[in-house]
Amino acid sequence: MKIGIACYPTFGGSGVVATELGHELASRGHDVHFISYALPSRLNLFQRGVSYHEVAVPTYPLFNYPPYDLALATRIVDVALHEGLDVLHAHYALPHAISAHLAREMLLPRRLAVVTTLHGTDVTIVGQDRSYLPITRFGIERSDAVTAVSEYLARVTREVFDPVKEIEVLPNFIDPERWRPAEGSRRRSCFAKEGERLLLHVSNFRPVKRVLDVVEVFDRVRRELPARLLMIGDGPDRPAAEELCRARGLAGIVHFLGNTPAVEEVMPTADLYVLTTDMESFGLSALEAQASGVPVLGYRAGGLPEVIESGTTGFLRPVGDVAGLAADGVALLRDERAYREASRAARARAVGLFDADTIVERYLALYERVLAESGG
Ligand code: GMT
Repeated sequence: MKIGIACYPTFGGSGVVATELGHELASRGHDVHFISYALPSRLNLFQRGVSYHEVAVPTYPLFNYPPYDLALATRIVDVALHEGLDVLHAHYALPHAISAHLAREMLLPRRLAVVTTLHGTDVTIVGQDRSYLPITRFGIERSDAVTAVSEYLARVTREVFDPVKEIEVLPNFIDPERWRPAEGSRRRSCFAKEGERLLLHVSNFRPVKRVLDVVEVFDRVRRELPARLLMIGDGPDRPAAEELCRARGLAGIVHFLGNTPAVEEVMPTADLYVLTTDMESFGLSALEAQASGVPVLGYRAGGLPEVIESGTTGFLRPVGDVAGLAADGVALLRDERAYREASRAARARAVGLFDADTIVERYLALYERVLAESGG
């Protein structure tokens, strides 16, 4: 198949999932064409079957707001015609599903199937804003198929948009070879001294991530055990998190690494992963942690309970319960046997339920179905 993927190129989860899916599809012999305004952060252009088509957005004095959606639609048409796309997979509803629909109309009578994957705030925040709700609903209804990354997100989508279109759940996935427990602690010594526990958080530091809660959890843990915290990523709440660390005297044991590439090399060096988002549709990084054998501390919110089995692969607490999460973490770190079992269970759950092979086959079956339905 020839598959176009329209996505955000940034470090966020929707772009990461789109990129990983593209790589998996290409490795199965499909031609995959990424369409975005910049090179997706995890995209490997050296893989056979993967190409990238940049969307340029020319400005004009009248354009106070350069129309990216229109430039994207035009680029999708161009790629569809010249590369012979069968399917366009839009990741994150706005503007990708709308631009895809527009492109499909422009291409008629040539057929282009459109699949949209909803990732999270495209439904829970952006999509619910009155300014965007009708157009998000339109994008959903006009797609040939719509998927959501968790049962939770599918349920919210049905509640908010009451769509006629069926919302299918295709969860996020991991490559168990890439995300795996570390053998030996060679890299770990770069981040923590002998005898210190290592906690890790990765995100785009948006308010929804509640990164100050990560620091609060860590602050309580380190009062009980020697520990360090790695904070990977960047975003609006990073300065506040750094300031809190300085105010608490944690600056020497909390390390902000910024947008570090190859997170899969850092992840397995951690003892615990902390994700205190108050609404996470799925929590891809929590899945990556579990696949790396790292138990997760998080809030019982959104789709996280579908990813983490509280008491087995980590611990979930009500939003804001930093003391509870810290207590769970300390208890686990103090009990070597329980820790080993949680680490093993985390890996087993990630590989058993979210293995790339299974989920990518389901995406392929979906593409084939929409193509068959549309006579393609
Ligand atoms: O929806 C967002 O906030 C953006 C999106 C992204 O691009 O970072 O994140 C969402 O998609 C990820 C991949 O499917 C999920 O793992 C994240 O849970 C989800 N983020 C939220 O729901 C806050």
